[in-house]
Amino acid sequence: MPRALITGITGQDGLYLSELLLSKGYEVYGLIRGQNNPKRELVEQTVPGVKLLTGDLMDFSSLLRALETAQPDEVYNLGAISFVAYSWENAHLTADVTGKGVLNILEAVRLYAHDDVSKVRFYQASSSEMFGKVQEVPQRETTLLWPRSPYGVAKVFGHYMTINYRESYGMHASSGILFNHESPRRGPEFVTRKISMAVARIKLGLQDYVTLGNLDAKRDWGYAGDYVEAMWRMLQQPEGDEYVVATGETHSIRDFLDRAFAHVGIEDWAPYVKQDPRFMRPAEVELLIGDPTKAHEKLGWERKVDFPQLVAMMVDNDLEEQRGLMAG
Ligand code: NAP
Ligand code: G4F
Repeated sequence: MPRALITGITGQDGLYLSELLLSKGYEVYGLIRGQNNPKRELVEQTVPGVKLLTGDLMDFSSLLRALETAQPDEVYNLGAISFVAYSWENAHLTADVTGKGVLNILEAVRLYAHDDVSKVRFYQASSSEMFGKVQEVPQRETTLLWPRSPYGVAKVFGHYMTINYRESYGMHASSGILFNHESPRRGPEFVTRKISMAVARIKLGLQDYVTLGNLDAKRDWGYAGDYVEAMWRMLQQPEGDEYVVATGETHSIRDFLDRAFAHVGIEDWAPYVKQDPRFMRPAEVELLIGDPTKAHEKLGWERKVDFPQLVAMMVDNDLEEQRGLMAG
């Protein structure tokens, strides 16, 4: 039975990846931080097969201990401070977790594996946010990185450190440059979930409007359930490598609003949307669109859920969730 250790187990991707690996017969260990993490119960209920180990990406010895207990064949490093807006206000913390945390886990894997680094395969959750002020359209594995946020800068550090461990120590280390991926499990701080929750609540008469920032930014949005499949495929390759995982389509926040409101029968959303500079960023990533050709050709990966299906899935989930709350 193959064994995997996942950091970021309480997050959106951690849950989908756990489900995927459990369905493939893996023994799955998840790293959970804090002495009383409020999301522990969610993980235990959603993926009861996962064995939880306490640790933190900033605590090197906790990572070594987790590796020694889990004895993993594959390590998926999904843990991060992942909210871009928060990263300006907490830049040092973001650098420590999202950046240096990658070095900590890579080094822990190297020490754990002793002289045989090939016994552990490593996945790093890199991000399209690294492209920032995009230097090429669409963005591919070779596009120059130009991050626009402390989060993006920290991810660039983790990305190159992953490549460096592969080149320096021969580690099977891969980096997935994933474009935005969403789902009903997306945190409510991210724009898609903020909108799907608001649309559901507006439809049910529980909220009057939603306040947003920049409506013109464009993102290449896919479904998280599809993207974790690409992570797993990367670690099944003979060598570690970098892969862009994206849909190859881009949509503005306005497009997302159009679809989400139309799904509940509201064609003109203007009366329900306000804008506030509070939600604008010091530096914006205006356009992201990925070229997933390499992932298609080398990994045989294809997305299954398209943009209209994704928006409908998220709004339907939030309608059901809000109705459940109303019913008590
Ligand atoms: P998420 O829902 O925000 O989850 C982040 C996870 O990181 C949570 O489990 C969180 O645990 C954990 N974490 C935070 N600080 C930590 C620390 N000090 N030590 C260990 N774990 C820590 O993120 P996601 O959407 O699942 O994304 C997974 C990864 O992919 C992240 O690295 C993200 O940056 C990256 N990524 C995401 C996207 C996307 O569109 N979703 C795109 C590209 C890359 P707590 O619950 O304890 O806070
Ligand atoms: O949903 P967002 O916060 O996601 P963002 O910044 O693209 O980051 C996500 O995707 C990255 C991959 O490219 C990941 F690496 C990262 O971890 C995270 O998962 O914002 C998307 C866009 C931005 O342009 C933002 O300015 O939506 C715009 N936006 C407009 N109003 C808003 C809002 N974003 C948020 N969160 N809240 C708003 O009210």
